[in-house]
Amino acid sequence: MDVRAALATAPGKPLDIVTVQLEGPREGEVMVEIKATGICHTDEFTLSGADPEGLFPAILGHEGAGIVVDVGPGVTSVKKGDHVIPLYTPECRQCPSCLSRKTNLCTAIRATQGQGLMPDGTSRFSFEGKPVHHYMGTSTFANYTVLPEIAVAKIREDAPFDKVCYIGCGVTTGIGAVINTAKVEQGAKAIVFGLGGIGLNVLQGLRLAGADMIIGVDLNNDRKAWGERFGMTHFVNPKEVGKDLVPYLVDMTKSGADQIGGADYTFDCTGNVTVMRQALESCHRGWGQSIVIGVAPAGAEISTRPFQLVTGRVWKGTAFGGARGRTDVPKIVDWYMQGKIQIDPMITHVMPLTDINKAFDLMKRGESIRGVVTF
Ligand code: NAD
Ligand code: AHE
Ligand code: ZN
Repeated sequence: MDVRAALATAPGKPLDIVTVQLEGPREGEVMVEIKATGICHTDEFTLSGADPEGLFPAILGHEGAGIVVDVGPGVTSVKKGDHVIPLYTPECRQCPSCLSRKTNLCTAIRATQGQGLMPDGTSRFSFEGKPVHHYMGTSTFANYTVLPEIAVAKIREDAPFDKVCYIGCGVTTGIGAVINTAKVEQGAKAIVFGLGGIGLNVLQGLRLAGADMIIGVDLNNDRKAWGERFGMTHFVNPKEVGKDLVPYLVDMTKSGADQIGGADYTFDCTGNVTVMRQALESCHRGWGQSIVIGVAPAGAEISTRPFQLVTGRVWKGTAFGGARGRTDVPKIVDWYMQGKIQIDPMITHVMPLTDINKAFDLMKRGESIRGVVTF
């Protein structure tokens, strides 16, 4: 069938709005009509050419919501008409990783997903007779897409697509990093580096968890007001500190008889490896944990003095906030519908597919939190 899509043809080039062809779902697969999709910094990261797994041509997008319109043979967990959120981290509930209960990183289809293919090693998308790669197993920058059944979370039907699409990545990643990965406790002190579409959700996760001191760090002063809306108690712009950032942050967090300082938890939401080091070194000696959320470009590496780890700081990472998609995403949708978490104010721009390149420009200029395309 013909599908309207934003096609990524080459690194660094704007997306082309074209009609591509989509084959129907095969065994264990479902076709979803995408009603809305957010644009995450990771889409820009891949489009820029910085992603070692980046493939072209491809249909990007991994933050969608829509309706199942067709199912292939053997599909049992969803049916036509179900409302779903595509999952770039699937949950098969059968692979060693799912069964371990130690990780959300299901391995059932990761190899083919990274090659831009469906689990049978082929693509359902084509353009002018040539195959087009899938992206992160989701390809939500199209009004229809095909996914494995294990890569969709069924959600309630009264949830608005143009808001809950954000749960497909940003909301779950930010809140999940706090709750699932760091397991932040009440009264904690935390620092969040980068207050964009992910960082603001880390802030609201910290507020939910009952953290006391929540410091936000960003180069963009407009993010101060944004952070305050989601629970940030202090704002720091590294350009205005006038000395090294790490001792400045450690000073801010000093308390108690020993006056050692350092945060209980820090989160990198920038993808910048210098910031990742600052985030680790701003942690409290003995127990501080630093969670890497940001995705760094091909070839980038992190470093620190091993003494930072010897003295008890912990460096961790998280993908999709440690969430098990089919289990956790419907619950997060419920939290939104119950008013426990906010989404609406963070969706600053809504546009048709034809304007999707504007959403990338707004993000790069720091003018949007989340741009959403509705179909
Ligand atoms: P964004 O562009 O909306 O926000 C990034 C923020 O970081 C901006 O406010 C920017 O001003 C700030 N920033 C940039 N450099 C900085 C610096 N040196 N110091 C302080 N602040 C700085 O991006 P986003 O959508 O929030 O994504 C953030 C990162 O998280 C990206 O690297 C993205 O790829 C990654 N990500 C990871 C996961 C995961 O599962 N691990 C999921 C989603 C996004
Ligand atoms: N392909 C990149 C890494 C990209 C990456 O880390 N993706 C995150 C999700 S970012 C969502 O906005 C992720 O889920 N990683 C786990 C995985 O299995 O991909 C690279 O560096 O090769
Ligand atoms: Zn994302």
